[in-house]
Amino acid sequence: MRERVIEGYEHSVVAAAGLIAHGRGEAFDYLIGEESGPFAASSITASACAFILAERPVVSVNGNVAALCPSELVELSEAAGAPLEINLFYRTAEREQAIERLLRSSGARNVLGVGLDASAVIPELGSERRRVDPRGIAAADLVFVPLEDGDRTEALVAMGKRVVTVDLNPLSRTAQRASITIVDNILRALPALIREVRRWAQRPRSEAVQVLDAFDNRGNLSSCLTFISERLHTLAQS
Ligand code: PTJ
Repeated sequence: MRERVIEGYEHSVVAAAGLIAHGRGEAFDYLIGEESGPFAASSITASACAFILAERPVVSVNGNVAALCPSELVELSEAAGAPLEINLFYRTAEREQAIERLLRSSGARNVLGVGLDASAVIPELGSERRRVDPRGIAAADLVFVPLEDGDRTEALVAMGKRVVTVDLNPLSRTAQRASITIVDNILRALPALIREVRRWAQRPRSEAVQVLDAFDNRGNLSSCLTFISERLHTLAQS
């Protein structure tokens, strides 16, 4: 994974800050034992239900996610009927184009948010990430924003959108503020999410509504923190 991120940086896909973000993720992955916990499974099921029920879901793509799992992003986009939109914190034309090329070479047919297409604006957001595509994130009712920064998550939630994230750090502002937080490594979470979206696409919508209504993000984050503290306690005793 580390090599992929470094290679992404060398090809202008990953921002310099993305290298640091990756290291932060690795540290939290050690804490959960580099395996998907039960808290990941329940949030992945809730996310799949949210995708199926959404009218205009969008998959937001940044440099780290593009470098780590471009093919899975394309698969998820197709399974969920959710367009891919490039949305960068450190936006440059060079990075946008490098990520678009990578997504297209991984099978993407349509990529939103590139160049002048990102003409709408998320209110109250200062970074370049405020620029979004009017056909994508601006009009979406659900935005999937893995490895996201806190300001943007808060701004999207304030706009009334359902925000689904993947973040190994259960204490990050994004993890805390998103509607559904998958605390897992993006490389393990995406294949599981794609499988769940396909499974729930075959099931009655009323069941998906029940699952989503019953999901408690705060309670799930709490279980994750309890899991980490008990695991550390056990390791400390051994
Ligand atoms: O490509 P850009 O310009 O949009 O910039 C992307 C970064 C990642 C630099 C930007 O979004 C950023 O600064 O994000 P943060 O605030 O560092 O948040 C990223 C979160 O992702 C952190 O909480 C990390 O723990 C987490 N993370 C890193 N690697 C992984 C991860 N979570 C899941 N899987 C990973 N592999």
